[in-house]
Amino acid sequence: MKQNSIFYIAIGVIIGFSVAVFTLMESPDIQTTEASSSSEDVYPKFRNQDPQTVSYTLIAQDAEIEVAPGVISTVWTYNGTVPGPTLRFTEGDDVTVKFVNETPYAHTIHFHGTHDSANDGVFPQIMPGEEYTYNFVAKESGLFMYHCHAFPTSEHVRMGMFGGMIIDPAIRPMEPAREYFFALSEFDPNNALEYFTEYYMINGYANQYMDNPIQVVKGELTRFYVAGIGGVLQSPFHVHSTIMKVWPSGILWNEPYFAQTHLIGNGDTAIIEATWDEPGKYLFHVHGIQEERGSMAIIEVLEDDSSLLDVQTPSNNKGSHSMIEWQEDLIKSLEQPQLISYDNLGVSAVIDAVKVSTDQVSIVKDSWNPDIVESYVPLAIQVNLGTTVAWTNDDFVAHTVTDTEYSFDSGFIQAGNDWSYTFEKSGEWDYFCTLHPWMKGTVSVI
Ligand SMILES: [Cu+2]
Repeated sequence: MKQNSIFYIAIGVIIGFSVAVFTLMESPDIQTTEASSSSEDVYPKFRNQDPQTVSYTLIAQDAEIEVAPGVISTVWTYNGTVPGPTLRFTEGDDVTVKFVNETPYAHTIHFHGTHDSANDGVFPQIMPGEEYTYNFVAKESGLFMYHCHAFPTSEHVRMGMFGGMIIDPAIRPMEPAREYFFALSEFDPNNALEYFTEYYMINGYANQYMDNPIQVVKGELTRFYVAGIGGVLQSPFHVHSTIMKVWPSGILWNEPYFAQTHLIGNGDTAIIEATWDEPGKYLFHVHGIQEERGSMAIIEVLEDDSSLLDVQTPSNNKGSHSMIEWQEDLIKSLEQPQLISYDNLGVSAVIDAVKVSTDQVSIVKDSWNPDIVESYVPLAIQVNLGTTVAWTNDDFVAHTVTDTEYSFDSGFIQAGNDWSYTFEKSGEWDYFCTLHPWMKGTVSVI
């Protein structure tokens, strides 16, 4: 109880401080100062004269894919591949993403960049069989990532639920270039939460550009959109035989700088430009142990673009050529996804367990793991009317105790904490964890 009070006081202080800061930020004086800054060096914010309405559908689907030659793994995907589709629109566009969860676990889409809570992809968690529509106006131009933010988030990201979002500038377009997208991720076929993983891939399939080099043209500007999905290791991104111009954090308001290797943190991105003057084969890779575990790649510099005309597509950046469709086709042809479908998603399993007379329930260690059948122990209890039942979280991640009809909801019970509820009505109360909806329990009140 005392811990709770301190917690609420701390939250109160934080909210108070946030409101104060927010009020300051909203101050018209400060806004005027920002808006009147006419320096040519300030990247123009949000002045799309012709905003478009853009819609996507992303479906959470489990799939068996090939992740390296001969290695088949079960992964969690958006639309069947790892990474998910690259979304692309322009600063100021009104973007709608319909999300459908066709898997047995809760998932979400968390977008990096600016938006409100309902579109942040944390609250609510999207349950098996459910749909949710995200909507936001693209506020910043650059490269942002999206990924699942169900819990434990590292597991959902490691399992394959991530992708890139290119937001092109409304004015001041980028120089014409040939464009590629790379997601740098970690994967272990045996344990999604392994600290050091067996593979460190570029775009979901180990070493895919060794046999299928990316192709650029000598003297022509090349642009890489690079997302550091990561997990444990950071991604020092390195190209051979030239230096790179880098927009740090993939945000086009930043000043670019020049680099031989650019460190991309987990959850961060970079936009990188480079040119090769001499035809030939060159390497690019994550600099470190990752290069021996799936992230080595070849750039083939061609004399001219004649062999690329069939595979390049027009880019949103005027005069640029996008190779991203070619990349997505390559990913599909290598991964060969076999989608896994499930019956009766979201239908509660009938709990057929012996009822135990107790007012204490443990949320057991590792109960976040869907393979644990009994997450709430005992999973069926019987109490008399008016009894206060206490749930203790003995796991190491947060859980909830939520009535399937929402008459009670614990909110997040952090690891080691407990929560109690007094039953004032008789009946059968089925409950579950909103973060891990496969966790189910029941209380019979007599
Ligand atoms: Cu997920």
